[in-house]
Amino acid sequence: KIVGLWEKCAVNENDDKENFQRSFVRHVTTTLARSVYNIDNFSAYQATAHTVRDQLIKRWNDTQQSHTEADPKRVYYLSLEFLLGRSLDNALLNLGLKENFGEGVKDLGFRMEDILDEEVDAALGNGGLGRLAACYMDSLASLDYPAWGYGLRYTYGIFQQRLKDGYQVEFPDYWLNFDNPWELPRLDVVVDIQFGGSVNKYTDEDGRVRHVWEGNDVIKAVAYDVPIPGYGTKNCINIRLWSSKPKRQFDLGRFNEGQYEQAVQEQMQAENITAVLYPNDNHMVGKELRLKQQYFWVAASLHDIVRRFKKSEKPWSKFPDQVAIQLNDTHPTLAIVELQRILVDLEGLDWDEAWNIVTRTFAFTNHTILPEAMEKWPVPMVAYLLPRHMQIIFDVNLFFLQNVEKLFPDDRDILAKLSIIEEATPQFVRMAHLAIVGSHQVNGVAELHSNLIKTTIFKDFVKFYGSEKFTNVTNGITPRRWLHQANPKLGDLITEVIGSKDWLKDLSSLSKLEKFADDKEFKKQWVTVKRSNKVRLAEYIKTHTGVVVNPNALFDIQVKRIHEYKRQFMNILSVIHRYNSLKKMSSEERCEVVKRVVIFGGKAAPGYYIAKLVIKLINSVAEVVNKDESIEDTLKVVFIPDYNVSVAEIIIPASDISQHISTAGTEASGTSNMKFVLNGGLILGTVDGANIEIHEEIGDDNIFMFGNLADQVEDLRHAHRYRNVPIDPALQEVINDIESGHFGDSRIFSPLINTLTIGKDYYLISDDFGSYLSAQNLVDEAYKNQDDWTRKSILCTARMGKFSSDRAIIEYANRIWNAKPCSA
Ligand code: 26V
Repeated sequence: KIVGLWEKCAVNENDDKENFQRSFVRHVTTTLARSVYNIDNFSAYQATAHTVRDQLIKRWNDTQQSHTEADPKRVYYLSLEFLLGRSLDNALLNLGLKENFGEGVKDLGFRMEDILDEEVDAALGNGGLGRLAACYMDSLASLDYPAWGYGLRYTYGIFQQRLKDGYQVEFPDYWLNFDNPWELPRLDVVVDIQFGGSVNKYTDEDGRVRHVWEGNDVIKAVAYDVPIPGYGTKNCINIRLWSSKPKRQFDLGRFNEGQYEQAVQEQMQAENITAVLYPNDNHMVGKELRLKQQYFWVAASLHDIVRRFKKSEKPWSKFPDQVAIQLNDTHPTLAIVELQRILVDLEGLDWDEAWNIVTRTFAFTNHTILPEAMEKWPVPMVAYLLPRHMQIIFDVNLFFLQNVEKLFPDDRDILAKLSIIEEATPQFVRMAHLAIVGSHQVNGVAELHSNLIKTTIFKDFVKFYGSEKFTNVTNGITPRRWLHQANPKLGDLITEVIGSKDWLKDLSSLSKLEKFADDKEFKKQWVTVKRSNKVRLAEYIKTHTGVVVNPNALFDIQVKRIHEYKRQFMNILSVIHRYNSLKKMSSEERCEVVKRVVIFGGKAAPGYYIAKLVIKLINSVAEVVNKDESIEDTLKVVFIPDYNVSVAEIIIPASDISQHISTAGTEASGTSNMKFVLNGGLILGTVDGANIEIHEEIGDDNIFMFGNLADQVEDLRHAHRYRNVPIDPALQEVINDIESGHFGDSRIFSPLINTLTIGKDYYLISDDFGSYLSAQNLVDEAYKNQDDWTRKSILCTARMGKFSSDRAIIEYANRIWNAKPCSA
């Protein structure tokens, strides 16, 4: 009877206008307990969201039920970050409900745009790595893979950035302040996680030595599920986020003794674990709480994965045929050790049998080669928090090094280089080494990056394992969010001209646009769309910074985390150079120049002093330039505060040029470069990361590349260190200008200037400055020919098929996971 009722209710999907409206009103009056006479935009958002949520839950249930029945090989994506952004618009589009619901709310006196704007971002990530995880979940769902993500439900996501006197100030991101309709609390799915304590040995009835870890601190992990709907499929996958809760509410003993603060201390410490996302991007800080987060998350997730496997009653040897676990960077590396512990200590498998299962299960993605980002944990800290894991790591290392020694009997050096343990005082566990040894495949995220890891940081592993263990999967982005949702007008235009929506599921069909690159009528429409996106951004800039910008100017955008290797500093230095050139011109000469709006956005890690000074310099330059009437509106400089996923959705469709100008060899891939080009923006970039593959796809005529190559970097740095390399003269002029106090008290900026002079210019700004300025001039020249620019813009979009995250996920599934789609 129940099943019958359920099926009836599943059929009654509220996908027409009236059904939607009934559900909307029901949620206002019951879920929100509000009066129908008093519905503001936020309540309208909540009621709409809850209506969508009802549908998501149905799909989620059907999908999970069908996966349970089919029992296919499952894919688990372990990521400490999922930078999802907003969900309502995405769910409406993926479920195909946008039109009906849009009409529905309009009819009730609301505007869909206003409703969508009420949602706060789920910002559980720093930048590229976290957003990549979100794009991959969208593709996994859309391609019907039986996959789950596992992460942490941080109470506070990435901080909110505000500007005060041109400086970044951070505010907490309490995103759960109001209810979160996009999560399903599973208060019954609870895992006990232990820390500390000691390891006891005993001999079992077969005469084998067994280990028992008895922790002295137990914390509960509670599951919250986030449904991820696919596009054009009924499948809906899951991200399970863990939240930490105390094992007991308070210490009754202490409470009864009148020690009230101590009585709740334990509870507070437990809740600390998932309180906050670490706001560092590409920089390792060895905080104990971060290590606790990692183990807490990994242990809860593996418990869940193992429990699900055991339900099928298959033998352990089948585990790698049923389970693929992808490690998003080294953050979840302890999962390798945890699975070995489960198999050996709890399930009683032999060490070798267990290790064979472990290494066939895991694969590892590396996302950076910056030395300061490599995770390593002090052995004493690991030993204290996770005594049994530390023993297992030492054993894994011992057996691994024995094999290394067999292959290289006379090479002491290679043992030290490959060891999972760094021999320092104290010793450290090198997480990347552990991840490589415990995985069957290691991949980089763009061709250049994957080659670099084989020749630099992991080159000794290639000697030992051979190069087949190392592979490339070039990153991708989801066209659903980054074109369909962020740029609906362009999406509609594309659909109209190529006559179908196929591109949403097969991005390579964008190539059908090529033949319209010279079509006059089409070009006009293309320009109209770009222009309206620029107007939308100009309005946003006016509201959020007070600066008025001209939508006819060239919009030149650099938005990404602020980091020295990404060289926002070089960009603002070139802006100063441009400003000085404009000031030297006669007003007739100025009439000829291409007007530019240079737009920056991005957060600096709160402890990253130099990056924060870059933000200050940008704002100081903006202040001088924007109020200088003598240059008319040939140049404006804007720093958009609090760059995040939803702000990106407004910025990216509005670019003429975007800048991706990292020192060659430092940006593993970059993914915003793909988003900009997909939206018909051109790139000004270095020969780095995925820029190289974008260049290959779109051709020489449609991209502006400059600068030294990755294989020159080492020599250039060497020269800076040991020889007196003169600073580029144009750069020197700019430095002098800053030092003259033109942009405020120059003493503020001396630590920044010092990175170029006494800091030996580690990121080679001086070396690239000349070719950067030349490339900038080529951009100006090209922009003067608007007709040709439009052609370039169309060809850019047309040739971006490769960079869909669908392509990337299919590569992972076929080459790494050996997983097949399974539709409900
Ligand atoms: C590392 C650490 C170190 C410990 C503290 C917190 C923390 C947080 C994140 C990271 C990961 C840094 C690596 C990273 O984000 N890489 C970026 O990955 C993108 C997706 O593959 C890629 O497009 C970017 O080029 C790359 O910088």
